[in-house]
Amino acid sequence: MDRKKFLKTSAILAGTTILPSNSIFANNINNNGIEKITDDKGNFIQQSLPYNIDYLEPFMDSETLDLHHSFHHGGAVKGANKDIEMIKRSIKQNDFNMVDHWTKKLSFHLSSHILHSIFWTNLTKRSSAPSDALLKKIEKDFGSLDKMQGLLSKLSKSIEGSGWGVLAYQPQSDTLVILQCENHHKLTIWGAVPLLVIDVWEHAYYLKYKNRRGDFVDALMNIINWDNIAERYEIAKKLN
Ligand code: MN3
Repeated sequence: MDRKKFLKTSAILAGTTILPSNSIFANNINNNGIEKITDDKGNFIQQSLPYNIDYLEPFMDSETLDLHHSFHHGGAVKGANKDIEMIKRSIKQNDFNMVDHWTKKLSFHLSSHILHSIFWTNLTKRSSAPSDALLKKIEKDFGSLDKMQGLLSKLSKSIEGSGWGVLAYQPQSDTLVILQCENHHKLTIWGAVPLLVIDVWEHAYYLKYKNRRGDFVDALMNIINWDNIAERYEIAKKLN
């Protein structure tokens, strides 16, 4: 398998989803309908935000959003590119301790890149609601939309240290699951495709919300882009 294909396959397995061509995010997908996180050479690239920097005010302040996107997400993209280069170099040098080291780094950085890429598209100030198909699935697996959102909020707020609350579709079991991901890459279920991700790293909220992670999570619940989540669900369902 060539590198580009390997990266593409890895990205799919790690949870990058395909958006339909009529999506408002269509300019961020490639010919195969896969969210663009690499350029044509297979180097990781970061897309611009799908809205202006002040668009999510007052729920998410401009300064935080700017730093979060450019410095934290951007840093993960740079890190992932470096990790890939170092893995290749270490393989050439038969230095398997360093392959081990850089592979762990790649798991962290690439997972960060993927989750942040999803996160930006999960948010909007436009009002939206889950599609009928998604709502039906939520009701089947959680009882009601309110229950699911309450559970996602609660689990996101109580993540130990830095991490993400994740609503994902797990195709093998045909279920929606809520994950408490630690850092960017721990406590997942293989195959689970993230649909809605809640960044609860302190960098996501500390300038505005200080230590009140709970208030930040509650605020995010006002700006969820259900159209985007429904699109992601439609694509993920095809894996079942
Ligand atoms: Mn973050």
